Amino acid sequence: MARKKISLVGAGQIGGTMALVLAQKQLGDVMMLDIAEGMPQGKALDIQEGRSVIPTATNLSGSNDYADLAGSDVVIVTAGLPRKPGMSRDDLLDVNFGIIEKVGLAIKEHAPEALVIVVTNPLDAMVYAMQKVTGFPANRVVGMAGVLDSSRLACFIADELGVSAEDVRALVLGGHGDTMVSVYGAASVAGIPLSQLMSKEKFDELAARTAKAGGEIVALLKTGSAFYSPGLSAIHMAEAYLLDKKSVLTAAAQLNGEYGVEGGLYCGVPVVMGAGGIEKVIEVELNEEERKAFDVSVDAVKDLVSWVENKMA
Ligand code: A3D
Repeated sequence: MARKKISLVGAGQIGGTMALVLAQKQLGDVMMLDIAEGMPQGKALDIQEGRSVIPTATNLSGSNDYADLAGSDVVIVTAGLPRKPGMSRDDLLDVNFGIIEKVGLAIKEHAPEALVIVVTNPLDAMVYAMQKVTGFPANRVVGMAGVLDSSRLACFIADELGVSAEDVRALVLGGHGDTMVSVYGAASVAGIPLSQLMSKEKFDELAARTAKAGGEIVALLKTGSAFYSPGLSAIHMAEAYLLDKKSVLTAAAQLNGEYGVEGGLYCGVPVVMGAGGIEKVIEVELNEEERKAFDVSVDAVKDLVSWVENKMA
C-alpha cells in the first residue's frame, strides 16, 4: 500500500507545528505549501534533517506551486491571516475569504479526492466557503475548532480539579467565536459525571474562559494566535480519517436539519469521523439554557455566512 500524502496549505505557525507532529506520528508523507518563497521548503528540510533523531521514515517537502497538491489524501488549510491583539476572528473575514477562494479552487483542480480540513478563521464561514468553492461532498469538507475548544475546556477543568487532563472529557458546541457553548452535562472525569465533582457556577467560569481562550493567547503572544494546540487538534482529525478510527469528536460540520439548523450551515457539533470523513452527526440533548445559547451561536454563524453568500453571488 502506498504511503498517504498529507498536504498543508499554509506553512506558518500552525502549518509548521502540524508538519512536526505528522513526522512524529508517521501518518504519511507531508507536503507543505505556502506563498512565501522558500519558507515551506526551509521548514520541510529542517524537519527532514531531524528524522534520524525522532526517528521517523516520513518524507517532507515544501512548495510554492498548487500543482503539488496532486495525489493528496488530506489537505489541511491554515492559509490566511491570524488575529492581532484587539481583533476578533470576524475581522479576518474579508481578507481570508479571498485566500480560501483561491486555495479552494486549487484543491478542486489538483486534489479532487482529498478530505479537506479548514482551520483558517473565521472558521465556520471559511469552511462553508471552502465547501461551496470546491463543490466537494460535505462529508469531505470539515472545520477544526471544536476539538480545540473542547480540549481547552478540558484543560481548565483538569487544572481546577488537580487531575490529569487526559482523564477529562468536555464538549463545546456551536460557532467558533465568543458564543460557543460548553455543555455541563456532557463533561466527565474518567467516566464520573463532572456534576459530582464541580459546581455549575465554577463550570460556567471555566466555560467563559474557554470562549475567550483564543484571545487570551493572542494577548500574551502579541503577534499571531495560538498554534500548538490548534495544530495538534487538526492532526487529531486527520488521524481519525486516515486510520478510519470512527472517532467521536467535535467538528464544524454541514447541518441539514440536525439541531434544527437548515440551509447547509456549518457549525460545531459532535460527529463520528472515519474513512468516510464525517460519517455521522450526533445530536446531543441540550437543556433549555444550552439550547438558547446554541441558537444564539448559530445566528452569529448565519451573519458571517450571509456575508460569504453575498460575496459569492
Ligand atoms: P500564520 O503563521 O500567519 O500562517 C499562515 C500562512 O498562510 C502564512 O505563512 C501565509 O504566507 C500563508 N498564506 C497566505 N495566503 C496563502 C495562500 N493563498 N496560499 C498558501 N498559503 C498562504 O498563521 P497561523 O498558522 O498562526 O494561523 C493560520 C490561520 O488559522 C489563521 O487564520 C488563524 O486565525 C487560524 N486559527 C484558527 C484556529 C481555530 O481554532 C479555528 C486556531 C488558531 C488559529
